[in-house]
Amino acid sequence: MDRTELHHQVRQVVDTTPVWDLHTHLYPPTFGTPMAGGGRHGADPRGLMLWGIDELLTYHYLVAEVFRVVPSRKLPYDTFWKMTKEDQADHIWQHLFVERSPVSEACRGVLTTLARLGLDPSDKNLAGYRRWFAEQDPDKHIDRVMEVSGVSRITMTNDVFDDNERERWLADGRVGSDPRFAPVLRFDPLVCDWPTAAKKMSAWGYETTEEISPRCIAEVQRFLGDWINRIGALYCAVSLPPTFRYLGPDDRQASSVIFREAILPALEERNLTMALMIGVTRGVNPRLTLAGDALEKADVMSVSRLCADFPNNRFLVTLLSRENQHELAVAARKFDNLMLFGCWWFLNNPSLIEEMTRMRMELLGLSFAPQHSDARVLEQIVYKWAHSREIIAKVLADKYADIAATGWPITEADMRRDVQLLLCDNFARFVAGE
Ligand code: HDL
Ligand code: ZN
Repeated sequence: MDRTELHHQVRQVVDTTPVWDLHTHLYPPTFGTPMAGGGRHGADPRGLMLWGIDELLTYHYLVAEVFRVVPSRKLPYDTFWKMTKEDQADHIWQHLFVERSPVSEACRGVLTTLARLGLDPSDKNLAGYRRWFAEQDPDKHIDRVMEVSGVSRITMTNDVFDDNERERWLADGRVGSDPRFAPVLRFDPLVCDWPTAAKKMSAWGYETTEEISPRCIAEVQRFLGDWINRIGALYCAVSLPPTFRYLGPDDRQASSVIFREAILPALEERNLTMALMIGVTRGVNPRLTLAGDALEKADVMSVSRLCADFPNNRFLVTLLSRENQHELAVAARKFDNLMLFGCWWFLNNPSLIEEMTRMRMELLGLSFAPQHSDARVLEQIVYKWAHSREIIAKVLADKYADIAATGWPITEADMRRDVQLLLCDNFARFVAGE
């Protein structure tokens, strides 16, 4: 089989293998949706299920980009934030799509999504797109979008310290029972802002105090157990700053004590995986709100120490800095309880996805999870997976070509087996503890 044929066949296999999207911020309509669409769900302004063209255009990636071309000295941040969602979308459409070519990955993504949903980007007709989305029933639209994206399951991010999210679970424990969505318990403040977390848990009826006593540890474990059970968590997750350090068994930092004495024993007891997402420096420009976060290099040795000190725990890890990626891949070679995943956030761009996937495949073979979408708006899984599949297929085909050149045979069955590992089974088996 010549190289072109090989690339074509690998691309076909990658494009048709369903993916379990292992980290997103997506929700089913049971969590409420600000745009009712044609369905039975009324509009809920604080709804968590974001979908439709105006949410796509006001994705915080595009907010950051539009302030680069219409700076806050011309359009003050507060003025922008006071605009309606539609007016914000009109502003972004005008300045990032109409008045200049939409070549950034986030802009291109909107076009890929429109095209693959059967709309015509060359129309450039925002009103027409709005009419189409408004006719969709959110529930049926989820099925359609998952089918177009080739996504078999969507993993959520359920932030127990977010009042809007927590109150919805307390109001109806079945809110997360949609089989298309897998719940994940997210609890950043527990590790990143212990005093605040202790106060909040105390107000929720747990005997937690800023002073970390054995009783307090037991109560944190009770809190985790209550919420893991309430939502049916597939795994637990935290996002950590670049300053995060785990220095070993004698480390008395609150974050390390809470990890060592509360979180990791609770997860080990329940055979649950801990996802660590490290490197975000929150709010470097707070006036951009969600779009105001940046990144710095993280300490990979802290990840290695956690993997070494807690051999019965499993760690699903992604780092935000490009400069950390080689160290993380080498750490994954040292610890079989470390599964690295995704090209996270500012790394989710074609040039970096290719660089990272090549390096990971050369160091780890097929024993990693190459991508997650991190989608916040439902239809983003269309473009995030379309763009990543193309790159994953290209890299894999090159690696097959390299071994085929030695005389090693590659069959379509081999390809399907390998791609199933990359897009689903590596993650599914790791979180199951297989
Ligand atoms: O903390 C996270 O899970 C990050 O993915 C943030 O949600 C970030 O705002 C994001 O959406 N990245 O894509
Ligand atoms: Zn995320």
